[in-house]
Amino acid sequence: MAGKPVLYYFNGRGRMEAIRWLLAVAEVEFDEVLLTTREQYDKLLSDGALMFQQVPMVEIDGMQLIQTKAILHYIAQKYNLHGKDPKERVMINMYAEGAMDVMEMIMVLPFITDVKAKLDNIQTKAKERYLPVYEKALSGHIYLVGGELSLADVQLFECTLMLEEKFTGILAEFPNVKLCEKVFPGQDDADSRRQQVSAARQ
Ligand SMILES: N[C@@H](CCC(=O)N[C@@H](CS)C(=O)NCC(=O)O)C(=O)O
Repeated sequence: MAGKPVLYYFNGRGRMEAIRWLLAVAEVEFDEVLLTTREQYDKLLSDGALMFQQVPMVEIDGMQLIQTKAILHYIAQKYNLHGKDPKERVMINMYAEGAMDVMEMIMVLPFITDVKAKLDNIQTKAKERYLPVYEKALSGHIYLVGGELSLADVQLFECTLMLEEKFTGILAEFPNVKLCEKVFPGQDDADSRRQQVSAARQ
């Protein structure tokens, strides 16, 4: 039997967090190598493990996978979280990408100067552009696509956690989206994770 996947990333949520969540939802145990020194990173580079000299990198099934979305799609497909056919898959990817767009806006906050203006912009876009889409899609449904849990739900869930950290109560106007948090597996874990969040872990 293949060993556990090994996740290589910095000591932060960043681009790896969606992968961690997806594996957790798929009930796949994994190990992590948190890169804290330049030497660790250089070693991966000299070993040829990082195709584009970037992380996240995930060792799984005898491969060294890079590029967040490629990794997410591989895991989603492998664990039946990527729809039953191409039409479901493309819808899953569309919803997942929308959530990723919001998360990427939040992820870059530590690297910009006018944080207040950007936060206002993110909040407006979340409330007017993104959350209404998910609210409508989840009207009368527990899951976004095909009546089954998928990558789209996992990424929306992570996105709601990130939004609530920045904008307390933002989901009040979006009860269906809020409900998706409740039905999500591992909610206890989510609560404890939420409490652990610090500004250093963007
Ligand atoms: N498109 C890539 C982007 C990866 C990326 O930008 N990784 C950053 C860390 S979050 C990195 O390794 N930066 C180092 C570099 O580019 O030299 C993905 O989604 O995996």
